[in-house]
Amino acid sequence: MRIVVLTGAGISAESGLGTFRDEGGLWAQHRLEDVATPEAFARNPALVHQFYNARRQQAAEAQPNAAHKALARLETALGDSLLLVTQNVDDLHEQAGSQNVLHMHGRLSGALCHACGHRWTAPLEMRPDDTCPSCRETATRPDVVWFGEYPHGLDFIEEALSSADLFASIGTSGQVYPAAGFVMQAGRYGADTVQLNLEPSDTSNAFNETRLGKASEIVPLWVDEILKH
Ligand code: BV8
Repeated sequence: MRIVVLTGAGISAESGLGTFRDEGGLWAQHRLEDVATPEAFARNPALVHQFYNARRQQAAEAQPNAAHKALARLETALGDSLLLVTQNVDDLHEQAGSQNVLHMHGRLSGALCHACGHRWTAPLEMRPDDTCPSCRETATRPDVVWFGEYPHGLDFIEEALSSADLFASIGTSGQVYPAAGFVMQAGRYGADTVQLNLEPSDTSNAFNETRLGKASEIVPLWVDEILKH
């Protein structure tokens, strides 16, 4: 059984990390145009670093929940028949034991030099006048994918979707592309598709099945069912 799982901010909600679009979510406190685009960073790097420093601090204090742990169990059982793709930039999947996680929107723990392309582990606090450890330019940024930037691993994900028996989407509102389009691709390739979310998403009608509830409750039950096959 080949499975592709896509996770979004909803899987980390019960670990205390803000989602984007729930009331009080991250975007409610900031307009995404002001903190999650290359233009925003060029305009006000201090504000953008502040936004990511706060999230890096929050993520450092968060613990994985039963949903993250269930997906780690699924990886132990399925090995490379499972591809876990996350839109999340936190490392809760890794902390729960998942070893092969594709962060299509990058990672809070990563820093990138936009002058020379060097990547290194981000300090907890990043500032506009930090210099790149490799080329010494003051050109450091969070290694995350902003709006208008190309997500990572799209060819690899498409390849996995084309040979998947099952596509499962967990904790995402289905509003951000190309991630939100994976369910349509999977369906076209003949995979079964299931959505596990707190509430219906923008792409609910594209799924064969939707299970509503909290990830920490419905994801372990779903994994147990899969492992019984
Ligand atoms: C791209 C990383 C070119 C940084 C993020 C017009 C103009 C320009 C672009 C576009 C356009 N129209 C569409 C686009 C593309 C654009 C886009 O989709 N915009 C949207 C707003 C319309 N996308 C892009 O720009 C992407 N790049 O297109 O490049 C290209 C062209 C062709 C082919 C390929 C590429 C880049 C998008 C990546 C942006 N970076 N984040 C950071 O984290 O700060 S996006 C950000 O939102 C997150 O990464 C996350 O992935 C994403 C989606 O959020 P969700 O994870 O879904 O979270 P959300 O809060 O929305 O939903 C949470 C869900 O969980 C809810 O449904 C809730 O009910 C549920 N939930 C809550 N609690 C629980 C729960 N479920 C279970 N249990 C619970 N306890």
